[in-house]
Amino acid sequence: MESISFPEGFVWGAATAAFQIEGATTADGRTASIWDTFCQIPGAVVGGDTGDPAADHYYRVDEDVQLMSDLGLHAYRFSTAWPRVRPDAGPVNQAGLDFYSRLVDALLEKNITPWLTLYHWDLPQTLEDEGGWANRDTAYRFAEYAEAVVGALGDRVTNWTTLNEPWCSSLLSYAAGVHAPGRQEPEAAVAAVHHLLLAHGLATAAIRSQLPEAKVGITLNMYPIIPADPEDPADLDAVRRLDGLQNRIFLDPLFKGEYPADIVEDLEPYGFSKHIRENDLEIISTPLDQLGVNYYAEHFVSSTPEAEAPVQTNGRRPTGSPWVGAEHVSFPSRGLPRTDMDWEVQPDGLFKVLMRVHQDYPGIPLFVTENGAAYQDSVNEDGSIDDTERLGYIESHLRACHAAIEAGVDLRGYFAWSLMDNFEWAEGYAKRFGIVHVDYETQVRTPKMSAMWYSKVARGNALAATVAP
Ligand code: IFM
Repeated sequence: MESISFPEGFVWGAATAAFQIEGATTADGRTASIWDTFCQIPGAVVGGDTGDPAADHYYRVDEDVQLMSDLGLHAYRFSTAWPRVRPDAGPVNQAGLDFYSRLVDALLEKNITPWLTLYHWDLPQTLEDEGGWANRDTAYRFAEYAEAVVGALGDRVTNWTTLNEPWCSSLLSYAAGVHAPGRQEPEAAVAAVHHLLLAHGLATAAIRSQLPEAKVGITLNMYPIIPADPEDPADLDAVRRLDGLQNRIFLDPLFKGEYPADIVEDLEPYGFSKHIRENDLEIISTPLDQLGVNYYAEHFVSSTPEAEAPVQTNGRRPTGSPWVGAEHVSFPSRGLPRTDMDWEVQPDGLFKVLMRVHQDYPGIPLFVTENGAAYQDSVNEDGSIDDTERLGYIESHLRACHAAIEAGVDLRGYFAWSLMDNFEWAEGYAKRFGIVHVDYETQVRTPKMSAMWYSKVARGNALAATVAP
């Protein structure tokens, strides 16, 4: 493979999220989020893992920022925790804001650009008790929370992301019940889709009213949807439905000011359109400065349901499907290599999603705000970790980014997921995505081989030539 250089000013970063790394879930006035509650449900999270102490980042901010600086990162994407900033969704908690203020100062001192996400899934439990994202009121509470964070950090933070992956916080959380709050109610899930988008629009306005020069965006997890049989009309319809639920239901209202008509029709039995009020789409489609793309894999889909396999729950609670109205769709194997998450490795899919946004929703600058892979790392006797698979995964996806740039995509940066090993939601701590290893017994951080390599890439703004094995 030949060496390649990225455009001048390309942003090289790494990403994390509050609940996945902070720990300290009851410190300094923080109250429970839906994830704290969810972790208590037997079988909800592998191993009964919880968000405490996670990677203990709350107490190790300085060490972690030093680590980023040693790696030569340009930017750090993190999220603020709503239940720290407005515990119980009530009055502002200065101690919570102070934590993020210290983090931002430490980053700026090391010339690392803070890249702040307001919502990475930790809804205050109190709001869930009032209906959560199925309740329209939550969108207005989110705008108030955004206002508080902008008020405290807007003098130092320019890049703002409202939501991370609203697909997960709606369909995966309220229909499939795989994520907190663990509800399996398709009607609530489709309401959550709309209310999250409304929350995004209201928060965008709240950010801009205090900070007109802010760069505001949203992050979506996008997937190319590939039919198992491109000649089979039923498979093509499965593709249409899944593309609608995964990609278009978010992209169209954000960038075209309307929901895709076919999906509105598919979701009518679940009462989707009754949640859409006058002016909502205008609020949702407020022009953005940038779009975050999270990419991990493609969805290879068949319209034929999988044969009933004997149920082996291994102690996991039963969960449903996020594909409201298309629950019959299955995901057959096509023999591609897979990561420890059992996700296909398909770098070309990243090229496809970037090209798709470029062509169908033109004019919006893009950042890959997450990309990376979980693999089982083993620590060598000397403490080093040769995570060649992760390194290869990231390298192949960076080559896909470069190909997209060459094809005319306005891609301006890449954030590796994740800076460090962390709480991988329903999978607990067993799945490791970090380029930095965390020993959960001692909380010692060790950069893996991928981190050292990524550091060179960031410093050189280029990928060196590689010799194919
Ligand atoms: O860990 C998550 C992250 O919080 C959101 N995007 C996908 C990652 C891997 O599952």
